[in-house]
Amino acid sequence: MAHTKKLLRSLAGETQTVPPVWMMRQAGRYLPEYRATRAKAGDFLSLCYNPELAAEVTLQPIRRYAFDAAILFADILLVPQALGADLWFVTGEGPRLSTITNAEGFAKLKRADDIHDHLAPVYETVKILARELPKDIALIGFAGAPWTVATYMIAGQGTPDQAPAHKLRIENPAVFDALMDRITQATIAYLLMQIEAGAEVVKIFDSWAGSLKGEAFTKYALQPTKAIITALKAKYPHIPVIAFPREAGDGYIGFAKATGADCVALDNSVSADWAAANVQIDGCVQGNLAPRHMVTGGQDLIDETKRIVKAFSGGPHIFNLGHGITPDANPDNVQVMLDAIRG
Ligand code: 1CP
Repeated sequence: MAHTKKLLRSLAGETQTVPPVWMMRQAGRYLPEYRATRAKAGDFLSLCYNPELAAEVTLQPIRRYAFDAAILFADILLVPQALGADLWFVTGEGPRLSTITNAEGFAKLKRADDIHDHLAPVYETVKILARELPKDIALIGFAGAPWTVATYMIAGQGTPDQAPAHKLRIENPAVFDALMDRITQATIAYLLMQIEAGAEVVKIFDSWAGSLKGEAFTKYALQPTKAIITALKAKYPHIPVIAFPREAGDGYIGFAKATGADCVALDNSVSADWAAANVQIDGCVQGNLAPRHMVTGGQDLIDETKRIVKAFSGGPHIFNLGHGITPDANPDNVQVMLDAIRG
């Protein structure tokens, strides 16, 4: 059946004159209505586990900008929490988790299929969205990739170089591989439930893939992503998957073919012309405007947006930023970007 939703048409391989567009972190702190709803929920995690309010913040950027896709409001760190890790957010700093550094810590984790009671509110959010979204807007579910999730579970917080995770994978590969496998299985179970609840596309965020090089990239970024996609496609072959091995560089080449992804999301460290020649030749790509343009705006934003649309105009493309929009962004600049894309 031919798709009518713009996002699904690009994911099916169609080249469109005006590409579909959405933004990473489109529901977020740069929007006053998001900040108001988060205050109503109390804090960030309470917002994630409140289906009515999580659905509300998912819909806010759709109402304001008519993006072509909505992304479920949740966080990649809900999976570690469902596996039994402690999770809290320090205002102004970010997430904190209990750490796993040895076999004793790993042994305390729950089994991969024991996560669903904890994550039931997320599935409920997806159900509400599947019901309430405008008919032409696609619903994206998501999870973190195993390597990125593992970096937080090992270090207990975001790290500039992921050193604690690299140390564990080199010094204690048995525990590290067991942890990667547990996260992979939990992620498959989690994404299958999101699809059953109504997600039409899923995205796998490997935000820290760039610190894996050579064989380590293949083993810990490419292979786990492939394992997840293979399992999802076995049950839901028609659900497209977007993979985001952020800052993979040359690792973007062939990534879709090797993993079975329908689309590769590009960060803004690679040029659109390079990516069109080397990555888009295999199919749909997403990206890749630098998020800082949402802060700085002006003619630079318009020129750069048009340049990216043109560079990718020869094949299937979903317009997006190269990473999440930042809290200091000016909401007016998002409309400037949309006008430059849609004309
Ligand atoms: O204060 C607040 O309101 C919290 C800010 C915030 C938001 C809006 C966090 C904390 N998470 C989210 C939502 C979120 N996170 C979404 C929702 C949908 C949307 O995009 O609109 C998604 C898809 C994520 C994914 C996520 N969380 C990633 C992968 C993408 C990326 O940005 O690289 C990562 C690494 C996280 C962890 C996380 N959660 C929150 C923060 C600040 C972080 C990064 C922590 C760090 O510095 O390492």
